[in-house]
Amino acid sequence: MTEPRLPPGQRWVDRLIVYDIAAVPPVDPQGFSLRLFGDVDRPIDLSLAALSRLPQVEAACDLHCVTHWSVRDLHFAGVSARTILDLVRPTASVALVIAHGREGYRTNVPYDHFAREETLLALEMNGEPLAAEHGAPLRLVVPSLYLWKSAKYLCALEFTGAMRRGTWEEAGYHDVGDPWREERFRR
Ligand SMILES: Nc1nc2c(c(=O)[nH]1)N[C@H]1C(S)=C(S)[C@@H](COP(=O)(O)O)O[C@H]1N2
Ligand SMILES: [Mo]
Repeated sequence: MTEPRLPPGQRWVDRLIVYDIAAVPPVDPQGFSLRLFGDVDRPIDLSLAALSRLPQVEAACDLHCVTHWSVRDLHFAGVSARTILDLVRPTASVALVIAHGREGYRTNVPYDHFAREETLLALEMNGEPLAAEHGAPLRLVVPSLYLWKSAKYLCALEFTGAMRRGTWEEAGYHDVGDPWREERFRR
């Protein structure tokens, strides 16, 4: 038997539906920097130029929103999360990565999901630079978790051993958020 492609309780839609907690923040490519900080050996700030000098990867994935829609075969290009881990070297105590969006959005990503091969810091979607409303210039893409974990307008990744919650987790959404286990809300 082949593995099902659609997680339980989901239906396919044709394209990503834009969801934002606040207005789409303005993009300033010159002023942009990604702050990598917290429990790491080598904290660093990366400009867009520095990010594009890192090895670039391309990957296709399906993404699943907790509000029951899923999109197939999205293509992303950017920097692998593993490249970021090699750069900053998290300490052994790190259990979570807090992704910060420029407009104040936050989400907690369990380290074992962040470190998966398919997790990307995406600069492009479907062959084009990320559109403003999809997170330009940089978004996190964590295909193994519900889409609220894929922070748009990414401006910082914070590595921590402490339990921390983000915007939706504070409101009762799951701390892991695995769509195959239907981890939508905390019990
Ligand atoms: N910075 C930021 N990232 C975010 C959000 C947000 O409000 N702000 N919403 C999340 C949710 S709930 C979803 S479903 C997806 C939507 O991605 P899209 O707008 O590219 O379709 O972004 C996620 N990442
Ligand atoms: Mo969502």
